[in-house]
Amino acid sequence: LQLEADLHRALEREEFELFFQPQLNLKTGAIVGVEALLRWRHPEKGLVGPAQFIPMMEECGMMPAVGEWVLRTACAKARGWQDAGLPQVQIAVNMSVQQFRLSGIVNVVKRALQDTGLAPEWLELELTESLILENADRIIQVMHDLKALGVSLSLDDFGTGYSSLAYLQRFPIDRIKIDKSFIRDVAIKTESAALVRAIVAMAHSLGLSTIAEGVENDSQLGYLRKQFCHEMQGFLFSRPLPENELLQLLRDDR
Ligand code: G
Ligand code: G
Ligand code: MN
Ligand code: NA
Repeated sequence: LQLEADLHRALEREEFELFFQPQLNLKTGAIVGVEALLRWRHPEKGLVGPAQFIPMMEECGMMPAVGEWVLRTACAKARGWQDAGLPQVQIAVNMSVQQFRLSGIVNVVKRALQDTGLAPEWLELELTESLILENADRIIQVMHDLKALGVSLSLDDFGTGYSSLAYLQRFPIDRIKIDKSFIRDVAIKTESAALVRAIVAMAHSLGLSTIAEGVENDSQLGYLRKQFCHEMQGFLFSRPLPENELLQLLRDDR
């Protein structure tokens, strides 16, 4: 398959790169984190987004290798920004289910931190609900082992899967990322508003931090502030950016 062959070559030729989307504290407005998002700088097609190639990488078993590249690169970047004296931000890395299921995943994370010198409190791993629905006991153990390294764990796209908030109590998760499908209508549909209000309230009562994804306008932001949601990420503040543009934002934020 052409795409598969191209993807293998892309890893060898270092055609993958990371973009970064800022995450803001809603009280202070400061940039407190960034999410690393994978891009493919294709020699002919230009910049390709993950929707075009992650499904194929999952299928051909490449995700663990590419995921490890993402993890190590993200940690190295974050450490480099700290060394350059920029305001410190946590870096969030998306973990695929395949990658998380690897028996050696805890060591992969541990080595990425050791080799790059990034202190674990600056790394967050984003997991998905599909992950916590399978083989719960083993997954919970792996999560505890990762927490023991000092990294934090978040649950991505929250609300799109089947897990209830109460169920989350069993998992050592630090925060939830409220899916953008709920945020989209939060200022115009009472149902979305009620859902987001309930998610934020229950998350906080369980001791979980909250971040809203896909915030695109001020009325959404206003609603989230009113509910005391902790953080936001979305086009209203910034799209995912190449490293040089992110660094400019961080410098201006200082
Ligand atoms: O950046 P964009 O909004 O196009 O990302 C689309 C999807 O691809 C998102 O759901 C995101 O979680 C996923 N994605 C982006 N980068 C990575 C990555 O490094 N690893 C995994 N597993 N998924 C990623
Ligand atoms: O991992 P996750 O599925 O959360 O990836 C984030 C995705 O959401 C990326 O593809 C990113 O480009 C996209 N995204 C980030 N902010 C916004 C936004 O404000 N609106 C929309 N529609 N998409 C966004
Ligand atoms: Mn994500
Ligand atoms: Na998401």
